[in-house]
Amino acid sequence: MDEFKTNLDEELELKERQEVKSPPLYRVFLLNDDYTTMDFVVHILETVFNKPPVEATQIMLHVHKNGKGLAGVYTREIAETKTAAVVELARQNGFPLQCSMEKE
Ligand code: TYC
Repeated sequence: MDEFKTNLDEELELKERQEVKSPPLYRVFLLNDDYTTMDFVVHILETVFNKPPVEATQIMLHVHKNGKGLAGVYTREIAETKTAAVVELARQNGFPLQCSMEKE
């Protein structure tokens, strides 16, 4: 180990200290079921996940056909809030719609 720090060593240390770490991201998925209406799922994608109507319909149909589909990617707190909002809105409307999150 060298006795003296070089300018480069110091610059690298400063950069490390200043580096902005991006928070972990979570994928939020909608799950298919036989009872939730297609209209309600599209409404959820438009209102909770801010999807434009055409994209909301495409995602809903993907979930309907494949069992699961990506609604959005968010930091943990936002993903948790949206997941809880989906379940609450679904239960208020008598639907069993399920939502899950997975760390990226
Ligand atoms: N499979 C439902 C139906 O036929 C529609 C649906 C789509 C339900 C997506 C949930 O996440 C879902 N009415």
